[in-house]
Amino acid sequence: MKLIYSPASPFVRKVSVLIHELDLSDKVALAPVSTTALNTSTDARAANPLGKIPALVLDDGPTLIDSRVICRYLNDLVGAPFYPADHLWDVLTLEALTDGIMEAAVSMVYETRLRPEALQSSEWIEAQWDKVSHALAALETSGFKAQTGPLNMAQLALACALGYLDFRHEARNWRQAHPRLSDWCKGMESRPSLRASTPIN
Ligand SMILES: N[C@@H](CCC(=O)N[C@@H](CS)C(=O)NCC(=O)O)C(=O)O
Repeated sequence: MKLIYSPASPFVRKVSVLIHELDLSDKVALAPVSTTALNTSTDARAANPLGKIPALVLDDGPTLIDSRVICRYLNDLVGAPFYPADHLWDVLTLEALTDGIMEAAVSMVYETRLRPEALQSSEWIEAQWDKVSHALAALETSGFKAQTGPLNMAQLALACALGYLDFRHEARNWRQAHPRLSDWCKGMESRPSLRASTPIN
């Protein structure tokens, strides 16, 4: 298998963390790309018409796109327990929430990095952060079942989303107002899979 990836992407990190957790590193070749919405890599476009990463090119099948699809595929490939049948909807809901945090946080970065300064909208950036803030507040008050219990994909994804906030939005200091979530995140960050995939530019 070949993973089209960039080490800065939180969506890619979900997949990298799962590959590590499942001990699949030997079976997945890494193909780095540099891609943005305004400058799409040809390799990313060849793998995914949307030009987005991650994409997983299978040896004997179609190319899989979208971190949620890829993670579920890898989990099922080895019969792992990270999408447990008895808590599937809780896990998928929390994973969807964490992907939403990533989407809002990534689009804030695109707004400031990709758009000419005169066209940037601080109101729009704050609206994106507002989504993140509401999600963090809900997580801090333990509103999501899948956050606790045996390790699942949503917990890994949440650690990746929070790590991205540290990486790209450090000045927002999300940890200060969310001490319980911050402690939870610190516990996750000690996992070798997360330590091995700390985002870099
Ligand atoms: N829903 C997708 C989102 C993937 C995504 O937005 N990836 C970003 C990198 S963080 C990307 O490829 N951006 C390039 C673009 O928007 O064209 C997933 O979960 O994989």
